[in-house]
Amino acid sequence: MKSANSPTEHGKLLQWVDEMARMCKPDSVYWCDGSREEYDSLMAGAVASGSAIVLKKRPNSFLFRSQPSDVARVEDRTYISTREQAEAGPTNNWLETDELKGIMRGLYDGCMRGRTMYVIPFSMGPIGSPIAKIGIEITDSPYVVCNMHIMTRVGTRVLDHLGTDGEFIPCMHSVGAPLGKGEKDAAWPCAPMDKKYISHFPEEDLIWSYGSGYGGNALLGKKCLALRIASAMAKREGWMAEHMLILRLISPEGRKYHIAAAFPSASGKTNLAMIEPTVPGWKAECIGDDISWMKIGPDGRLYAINPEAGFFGVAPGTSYSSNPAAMETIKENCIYTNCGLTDDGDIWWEGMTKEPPGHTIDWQGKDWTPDSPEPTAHPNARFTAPARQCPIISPDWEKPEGVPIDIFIFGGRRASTVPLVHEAFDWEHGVFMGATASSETTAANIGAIGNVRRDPFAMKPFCGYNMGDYFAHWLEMGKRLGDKAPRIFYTNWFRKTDDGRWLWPGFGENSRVLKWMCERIDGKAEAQRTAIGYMPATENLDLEGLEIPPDDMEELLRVDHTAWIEEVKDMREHFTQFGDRLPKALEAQLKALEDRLGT
Ligand code: O2Y
Ligand code: MN
Repeated sequence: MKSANSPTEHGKLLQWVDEMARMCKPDSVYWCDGSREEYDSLMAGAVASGSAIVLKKRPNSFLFRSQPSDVARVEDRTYISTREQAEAGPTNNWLETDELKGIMRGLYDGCMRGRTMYVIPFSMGPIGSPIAKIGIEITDSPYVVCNMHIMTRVGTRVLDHLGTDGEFIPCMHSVGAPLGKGEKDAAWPCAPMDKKYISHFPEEDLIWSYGSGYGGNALLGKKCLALRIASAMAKREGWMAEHMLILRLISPEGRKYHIAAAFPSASGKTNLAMIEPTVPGWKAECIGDDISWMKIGPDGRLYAINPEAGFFGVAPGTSYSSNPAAMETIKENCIYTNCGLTDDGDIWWEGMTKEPPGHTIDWQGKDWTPDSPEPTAHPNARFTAPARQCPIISPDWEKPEGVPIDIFIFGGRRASTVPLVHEAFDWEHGVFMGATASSETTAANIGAIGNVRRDPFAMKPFCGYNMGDYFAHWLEMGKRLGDKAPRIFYTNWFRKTDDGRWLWPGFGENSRVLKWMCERIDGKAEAQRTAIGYMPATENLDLEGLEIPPDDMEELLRVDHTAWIEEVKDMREHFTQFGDRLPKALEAQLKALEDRLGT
């Protein structure tokens, strides 16, 4: 086997790469340097082989189409593997470590025949930040290498920082499609569904992924490292790895507020992260759209970094009216996956413009017109875009020490029951809100769309250990933060009337609710104490210039006791699964809520 370059003297790293190469048997090994030339040459190869299409309308941008069986994260094939099942807990798929490694070694054996094995050194977070971590991804997918170039900081400067004995998280990936001699490659190589394994070994900070080339299954820095493995490390090391966007809001007086918000997948996180406030004089800056790593700083406050360097955003629905900043971000230097292709060499997806193009080639490579029964873009089609291109990216988005968080928001998509906003009475109550958060499912996870599921802290698919212990970690962090802890709120932008009309306009108008939160933490805004938390009355929100019928506002800010009594029954059921790992404080919170509702 040929090794083109080996630019490190890190013994443990060289040994691991050698071991993986012997198992996977690639034709060659290539160490990524993170350079523009490297990116260009891999993209040129992808175009030549037919797996990428050059987009004439967007400089340096490319379209990829995946296999229909490989279009999203696969939660059924995602494992948290520990020695004891109790350590993975009831919300994770579990296989015993030796058993899973045995299965996967069998699959990895010879899986890179006919391919190049790429070694990608990457940093999650600004290189050298006290909150950042280094990972090394091995992959046989040039698509993954190019996406990692955008989503993380890649290359030689990471190896330089690692030195000869620095710590790294090994992330092993293969598309699981070895090539025979002379065999033509597929445009999107991957393995059948029952051979896909997205495996995490949190007891040894190790990731093994096999069979999928898509998104969170393959770009291992994102969900696998920055959430599943990092959440387990954070618990051990006393910090937090959360599924949260990070946003800076600036008042007309110039006061800066930092908000970290957790919403389930595909619930408009990227839109909120890039909000253009409609409240006069208020401005927003984006720091991150998906993941937040937070540590207690020297002043006792909680500091957050965005560990990523790009956005892997849901394309359908993104438009100049829903998210103008995202539209500006994705003008060039982007990778598009599973979008429609217009006749003039641009991409298009449902909701991008009011008028659809007359003809496109759809995400499966077939002719499409507005009369076609299926959408041209897959509902989970994505753009991969450099964060630095966002017109409202914060000048402090790469600050190594992070930004101090003032406000946490939890939320989800609920057509009924959950009001527009409520505030926790205190930290423990806020943790209870996070632990019982719920949402209706969307296309980002394979499965039925539209079911309500409890998604605690929006971390159900991403918590790398027993979620009962994760709740306990949140309670513990609150004790350590004391009166410097962020205040906790819960929002639901997605209320509908019985006949399906949206009650709240959402998007930039959400700034009205954010403004109320900022005023609450400054002791300037009124709130009413209700059974479920503190809530604004209509007159406590700045609704100037917004035409919402008073009845709609009343409905948005109403606590429907009958519906909440049903809600708490479901919360109790949800808590049962954690058995004796459920912290007593959360059991007490549930009882207190039942008492307040008079059940
Ligand atoms: O479908 C995928 O593989 C991507 S899922 C994803 C991507 C970006 C941000 N968040 C998510 C998510 O599922 O939460
Ligand atoms: Mn996400």
